[in-house]
Amino acid sequence: MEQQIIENPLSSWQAPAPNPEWIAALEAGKVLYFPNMAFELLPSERAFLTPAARDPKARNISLDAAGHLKGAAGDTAAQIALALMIGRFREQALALIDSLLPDYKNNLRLAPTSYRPMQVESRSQSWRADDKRLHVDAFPSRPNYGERILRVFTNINPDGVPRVWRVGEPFETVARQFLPRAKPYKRWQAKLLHALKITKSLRSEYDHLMLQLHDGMKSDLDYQARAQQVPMPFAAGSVWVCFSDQASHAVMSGQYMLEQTLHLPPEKQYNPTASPLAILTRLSGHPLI
Ligand SMILES: O=C(O)CCC(=O)C(=O)O
Ligand SMILES: [Fe+2]
Repeated sequence: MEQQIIENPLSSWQAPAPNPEWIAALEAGKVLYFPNMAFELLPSERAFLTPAARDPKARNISLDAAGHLKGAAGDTAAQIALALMIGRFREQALALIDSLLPDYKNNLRLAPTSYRPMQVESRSQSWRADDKRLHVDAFPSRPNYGERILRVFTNINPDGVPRVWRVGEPFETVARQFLPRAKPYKRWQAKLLHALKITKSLRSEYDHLMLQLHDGMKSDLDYQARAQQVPMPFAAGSVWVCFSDQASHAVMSGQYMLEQTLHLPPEKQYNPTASPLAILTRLSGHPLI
């Protein structure tokens, strides 16, 4: 199988110049891996390297685009310090993306930045929520009409524990297997979901198909086992970047990660024909949004 992970020696969060090969690889759904790029914690921030940093009632710790911290435990001073740490990662992730992909500038929409202090292996979830199964990201309640999901991850584990992913086959290979099995899109169902406020806007056929791929992959244990895939340990003190709506991925183990999500209209890509929207439209033979 063609290499799905592209290693990159860059250590600075500011790439010296954009590289057309890296850009094409990313837009082809590959994972860019920077083993020498680390997010440095201040000594005082090491106190946040505990699952207790999270409010037990919350699913995740996140800093929203407006700068509000959600899901954190601790007093006001601790929460301010944690927001500063997550905010610093956000700045570095944005600088990295701006330097790697300068044409995206002014077209990116900032989503929340998350801090995930929980151990992956000890979480048990329903199959649909279980990110230990190979999947492409798709959001059930927030239709995105083809908007891209670009993510920057860093493993900040203090004990050298890698974050181990499985990276699966190219998007078109996935789509060719699961599109024939996808339930057909029904506009009345999309309208009902919206009327019931299950979705925040009308679910498009694109969004329906992406969820069908996501669910089709995760629910098929045989696929999980036999799909072409590589185990990928992302080292402590490393960074990786991918379009998670395109790169098939699963997280198997690890603890302490920061993640930044950015959204991009697919027509603003260097190569819009590489987007999941373009690929699914081509394979289904009619407009999907
Ligand atoms: O926790 C991780 O390493 C990745 C989980 C995942 O599938 C995602 O964030 O899309
Ligand atoms: Fe995911």
